[in-house]
Amino acid sequence: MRAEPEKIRNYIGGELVEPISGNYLDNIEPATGRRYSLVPDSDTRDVEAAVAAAEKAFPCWAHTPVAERSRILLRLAELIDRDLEKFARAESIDTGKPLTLARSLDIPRASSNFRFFATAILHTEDQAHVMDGVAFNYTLRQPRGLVGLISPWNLPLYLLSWKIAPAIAVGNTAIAKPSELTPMTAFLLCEICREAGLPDGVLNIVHGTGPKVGASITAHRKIGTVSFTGGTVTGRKVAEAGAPLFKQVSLELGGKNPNIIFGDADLEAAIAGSLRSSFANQGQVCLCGSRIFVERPAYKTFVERFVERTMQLRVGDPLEEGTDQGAIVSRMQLDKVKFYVDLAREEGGEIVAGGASPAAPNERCEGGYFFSPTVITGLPASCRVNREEIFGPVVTVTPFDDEEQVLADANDTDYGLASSVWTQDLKRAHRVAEGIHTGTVWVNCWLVRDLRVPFGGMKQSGVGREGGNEALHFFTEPKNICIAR
Ligand code: TXE
Repeated sequence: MRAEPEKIRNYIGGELVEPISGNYLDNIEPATGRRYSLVPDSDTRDVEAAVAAAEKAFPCWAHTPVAERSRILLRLAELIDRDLEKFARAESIDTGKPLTLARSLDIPRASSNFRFFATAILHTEDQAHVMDGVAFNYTLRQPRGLVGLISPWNLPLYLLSWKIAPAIAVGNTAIAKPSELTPMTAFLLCEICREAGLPDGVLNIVHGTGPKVGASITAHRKIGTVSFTGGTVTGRKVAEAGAPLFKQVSLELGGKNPNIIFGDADLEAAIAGSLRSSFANQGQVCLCGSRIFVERPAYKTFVERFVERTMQLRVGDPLEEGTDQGAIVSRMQLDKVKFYVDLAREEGGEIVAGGASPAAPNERCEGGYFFSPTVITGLPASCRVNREEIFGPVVTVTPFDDEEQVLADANDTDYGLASSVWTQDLKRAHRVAEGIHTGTVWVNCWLVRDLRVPFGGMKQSGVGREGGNEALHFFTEPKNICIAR
């Protein structure tokens, strides 16, 4: 007899509760295509309950000494570390990403987020401005109140904790909504919140769809601050909902990131880095470099070696240790990837690696959403495949002749999230980095994160910056106090 699927519950006012409607959605395991748990199909009423709980908790939490808030957040980090394997497994089953990746990257980074903001709040500095003989001013930074935190499916715990940690560290109370596709790690986090002694109502998690739960959060008059990570189309809706209410909104959206390799680069390092930046998490990272530009003298060798290495990547059951590439997050996302690979063919591209779904890696994964890592050449920088975000294991490689041309091509997109430059010429590295319109530029590396730097995108990749002081500022309201002398 098949076991009943686990029922995920909402976390409101410190209690794990059923959605008021009693309705649930299927939570599908991408590697098998089968339901493995049920996620609450919550609605406005559940958001209202979470708002009431957050409102009740706010005055006390906002006045809780910083050292105490810090202690609780550090405890949360310790408990995530303690339960690393449990979290990593849940993340892998939910998303389809290799367990090894969840274990080595996603979950450790989630605990780092709590640790970072737990200690950051102990070291903030306040400003004072003294006016000659007249007055002095100081700026008080206070928590903003109730904050809404909406996150996507690609790095579920990491991106949610990147928002929760700074928001509650500075004294806000939160209503968080994980992606309905990947709710499990947020559910596990609730158990840990109770164990860490986080007061009831400081963090509330409401599961469900974007149109019901997400839209209720963005439209709610009592939630004055919204931090959102997800697609650009949804980001626009979040901005539209917040504008008439003058909400403080931060948007971390999609990307179409260029990865530029000059002829003088350490080619082995550039190939290894490009392999990661193209295919990490099956290419479903907003920071993935989906457009590789290679200076013509190095182009042929790069393509040969890059394709060879791509074909060695093992697409497999995410739960198996030797797997490099797991499953795509959903049937819909898999269809989107296939659509763009077909479009690449129509646009005249040559598929030099991958381009189709491989055979199922084992019996368990027969209904899974797999796609081989795919490399496409021969497309102009201006075609749709090179301009629109695919968000899958698909990368294009294009030759270039000079710096000016590659900068123009790299910038010829509506997005501006991140980029990579590979060169041994220091002056060129600085010059090109300055010329690229992206929020982050990596030189001779990829995905190296210092949590103190401002993180975010330009153009349609988003508005606002998160990370370090930027996050502490985003989640607090500055008040100037002027005292006559
Ligand atoms: O994202 P959505 P989806 C990109 C990627 C992907 C595309 C769509 O290109 O193909 O976005 O993915 C919630 N009001 N990225 O559909 O819909 C939703 O429930 C408020 C880039 O999953 O933007 C989820 O919790 N919220 C990205 C969150 O928004 C709404 C990572 C994000 O979902 C809502 C993931 C609404 N009206 C996808 N509608 C990155 N930059 O990291 C949905 N949501």
